[in-house]
Amino acid sequence: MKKFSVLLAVLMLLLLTVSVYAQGEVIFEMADPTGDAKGDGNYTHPKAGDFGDRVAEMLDLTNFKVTDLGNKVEFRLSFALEPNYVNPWGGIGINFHRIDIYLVTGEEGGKTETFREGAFVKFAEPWNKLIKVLDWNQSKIFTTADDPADEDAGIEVSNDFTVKLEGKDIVVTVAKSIIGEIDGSTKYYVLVGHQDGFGPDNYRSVAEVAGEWNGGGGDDTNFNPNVYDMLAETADEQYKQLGSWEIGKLAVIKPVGGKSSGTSTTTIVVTSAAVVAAGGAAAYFFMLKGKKAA
Ligand SMILES: [Ca+2]
Ligand SMILES: [Ca+2]
Ligand SMILES: [Ca+2]
Repeated sequence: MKKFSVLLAVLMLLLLTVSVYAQGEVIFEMADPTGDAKGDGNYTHPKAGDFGDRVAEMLDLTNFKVTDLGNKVEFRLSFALEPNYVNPWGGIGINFHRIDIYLVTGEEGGKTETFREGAFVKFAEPWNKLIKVLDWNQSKIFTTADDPADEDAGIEVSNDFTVKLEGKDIVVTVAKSIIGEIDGSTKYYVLVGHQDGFGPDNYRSVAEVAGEWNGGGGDDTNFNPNVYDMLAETADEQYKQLGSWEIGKLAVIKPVGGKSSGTSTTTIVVTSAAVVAAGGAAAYFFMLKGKKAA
């Protein structure tokens, strides 16, 4: 009877470990303040009726989570309101969102300029890989080795690179064969702008005064960022960074992450594995004992 209960306990722990693995290991997670989808604090949204009256919430990033799914990595971006709350032009339901996830892996050959001109920011630390997200399955993945002038550069959406809508989340899943291994040392720049198929790098421009099809509160030059929300600890930190431009000089923004924190799931897996190992040893011991007694 004792043998049986020990084996049962081992099996249950094994199941627990397997289910934790199935959910994936959270590599990085960070909340973003709500109500800050206004660039440097003063940006206003384009005025055309197509955008509805809650686009500031639709573009308001609230959380960013990176999960290791075994042979894939999931990037989950949550918003204050469903990204397809208003969605006049079909597509996959993210008509207004233009998102860039730049990864800082520390590899050789990183760049501090954006892949193509459009967001109009510069990076404090060089990036290595870019997940460019927009609607109509036009999302792509680039590395610094890609040629920005080549229209066909980058990896297109496929079974190994998907962009989907789940409630208030935009979920990007990429095979590790494409994106590589991502760990706690990876840093991120997450930029959210308005999408414009004809805009620079598909960003919608932010000018001094908002119009039907352009945002306001910026400048008529291409030196102010076309970024409305950015993953940062506080709204003020974002406003300060996105506001750090002047004519002739782009705003410089800082990455987040890279502290190897937020991996509590790892601890559970490791602990479970250790308990399973100990349980297995105990079960083996009991079985040996049983044999001797027989
Ligand atoms: Ca936000
Ligand atoms: Ca501008
Ligand atoms: Ca923000």
